[in-house]
Amino acid sequence: MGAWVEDIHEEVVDRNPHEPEFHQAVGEVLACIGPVLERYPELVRYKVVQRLCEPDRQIMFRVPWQDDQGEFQINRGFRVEFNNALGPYKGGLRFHPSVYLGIVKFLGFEQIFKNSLTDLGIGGGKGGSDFDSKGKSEGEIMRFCQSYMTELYLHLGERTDVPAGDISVGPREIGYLFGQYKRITNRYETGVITGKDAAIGGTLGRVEATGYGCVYFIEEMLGARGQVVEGKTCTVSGSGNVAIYAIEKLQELGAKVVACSDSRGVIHDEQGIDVQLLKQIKEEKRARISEYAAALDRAQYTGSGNIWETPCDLALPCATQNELHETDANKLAENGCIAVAEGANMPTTPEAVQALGRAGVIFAPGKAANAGGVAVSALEMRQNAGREPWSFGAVDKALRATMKDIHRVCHTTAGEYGLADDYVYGANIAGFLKVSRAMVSQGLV
Ligand code: NDP
Ligand code: 2IT
Repeated sequence: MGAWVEDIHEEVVDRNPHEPEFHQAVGEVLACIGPVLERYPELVRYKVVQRLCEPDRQIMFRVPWQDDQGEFQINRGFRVEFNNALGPYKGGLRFHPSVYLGIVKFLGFEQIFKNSLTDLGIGGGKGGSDFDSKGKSEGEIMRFCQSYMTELYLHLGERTDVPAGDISVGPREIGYLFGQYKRITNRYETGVITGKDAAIGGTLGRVEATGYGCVYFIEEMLGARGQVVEGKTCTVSGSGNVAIYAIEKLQELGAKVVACSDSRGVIHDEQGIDVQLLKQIKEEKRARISEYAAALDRAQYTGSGNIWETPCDLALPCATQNELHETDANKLAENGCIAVAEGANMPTTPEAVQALGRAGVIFAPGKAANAGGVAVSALEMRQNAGREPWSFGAVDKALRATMKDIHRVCHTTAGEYGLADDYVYGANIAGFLKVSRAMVSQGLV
């Protein structure tokens, strides 16, 4: 079966040239599912794997907008509707200059298995643009979002495709996107996008969900080994939505987060990151992390630092793909780190994942550990469909239960395949099995 899987990977690389992140995401799943295909040979006959690797639909479009100087600007927009065997396409929108088709495909592919693990009836998709939000005015961001939605709305629907946020897309952008959708379609269709502000049908707890969920997953992981989060020293890369709420929950549970970062540098704060200050800088002022050290004497900012050199018990990469390399993994292990949990999507390179495994560091892959965000998005869809908002407590309780379930499913599935303790196998196999069964039952589509 190994050679068969390798052939498929080669075919994916040939059919999708110059998309290394997509090849990597596919490779990670393929490396895990050999034993499943041996157990269920009908999946081979139904060409489930080949069908999973070919998106249902890939949409690319021009996004024209006008900047504050009146100059015309052109960006490229994407939406990859990857697989809807389990429900409407669901996944975020990323605005970042590094976005191209290969990034959107890797994210969309990951999303299939992540969404499958949530067990909430959502398919996989992802979108975005190479638009750079940095330094743009409020008006520019709004005009960009409106132009982006002027094309994207053609492909959306609460039962068709439901986007949300990702890098540089939060409640502000989601609000502008929703407003334009409503204006063009004349439909107040709240279920068409998630991550909305509560005033326009968003759920309470979505902003916190990915970071909190990741920490709930860590609690389960440590709990299964007779350990607790309390008293642990942590490092969290990034300082955006996922990072902020991972830090908040870690500290609420009695851990201390001594470092966080952005694309320019690292903050060290031995007494533990002041989350209120971090929120003020990142959410209210939309400023850079260097301002944290400027505002707080006890903290240090290093422009060229590498956060993974900071000794810690728990490391949470929460910024972007391929940000934690093999040398970083070795350094973390050498410094006594016991667990790494991915808040971001695919932040750990395959070589680093292997190095962590060799060193006995517990590793939680993003498709399991960061599934809390999309899970709460699915709860937002449920609230929108029922026109019935939930309390923060109810959402948080459901998130906690979902993360516990995902942990249990990953853990037991890995065990069933003789790979106990390997969450990468557990997550990929469990996610793959559910979506495969749904595909087989729907025939050749
Ligand atoms: P934000 O835009 O809120 O924050 C992103 C953070 O990552 C910033 O600190 C940013 O620094 C840093 N970053 C972004 N791109 C790069 C890069 N190329 N190199 C170095 N640092 C970078 O995004 P989120 O917190 O929402 O997303 C973070 C990660 O979590 C992403 O991988 C995303 O796909 C994943 N994720 C997000 C979910 C969500 O609900 N938001 C759900 C599940 C996963 P700077 O400001 O300097 O660019
Ligand atoms: O990567 C992700 O899971 C997200 N960016 C969230 C997707 C969603 O639909 O909430």
